[in-house]
Amino acid sequence: KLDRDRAIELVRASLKQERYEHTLRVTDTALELAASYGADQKKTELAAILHDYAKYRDKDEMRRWINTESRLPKDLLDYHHELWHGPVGAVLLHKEAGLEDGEVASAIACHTTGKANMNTLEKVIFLADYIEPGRKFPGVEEVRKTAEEDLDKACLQAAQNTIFFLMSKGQKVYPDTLHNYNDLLQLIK
Ligand code: DGI
Ligand code: FE
Ligand code: FE
Ligand code: FE
Repeated sequence: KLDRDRAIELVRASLKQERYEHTLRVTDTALELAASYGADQKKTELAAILHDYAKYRDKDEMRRWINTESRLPKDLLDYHHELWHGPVGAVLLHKEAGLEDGEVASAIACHTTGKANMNTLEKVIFLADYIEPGRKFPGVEEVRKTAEEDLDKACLQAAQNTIFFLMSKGQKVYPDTLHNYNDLLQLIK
């Protein structure tokens, strides 16, 4: 059974030390956000521990999964491979580790980009990954402050910062990243 302890074992075995430590900080941050904004503690804990499960999978292996697994959006292949570990991780956790909780799987799948109409669990994981205390993105301190008051506004700031960052590097922006931004903007106004 895939419980907290089993999840910890899985990521200890599949992640490098620094990524494992990031995972523990994301988990603490996510549990705080879940308590403030009313997400399920058990689901939050599991999603946070497992969110980067596929981070170090071989690029060609991930490409194969995207090509052959019907649940995975094919358009991922047109975008940076950094975007693949969330959606692929959610599928692999089902196949390799018996993850049966669709809400946990969904929060893992969209943790890098976000998407339109995120539920509270998805927002909590998306935001915790962005603001965990080891992160040093420009503007992250402001997002941390906002996160104490308004989950949607904090997610919007994180999405906006990411889009600014990608544009400044001349990188493509995945549609779900934009859908996340547009949706949160509408929600707040
Ligand atoms: O896996 P982590 O490092 O903990 O964090 P993550 O899964 O949020 O990945 C962060 C990276 O993903 C960061 O370098 C920005 C990038 N990213 C987020 N949205 C997009 C994106 N990269 C591209 N090319 N396009 C996006 O829409
Ligand atoms: Fe990630
Ligand atoms: Fe199943
Ligand atoms: Fe992460």
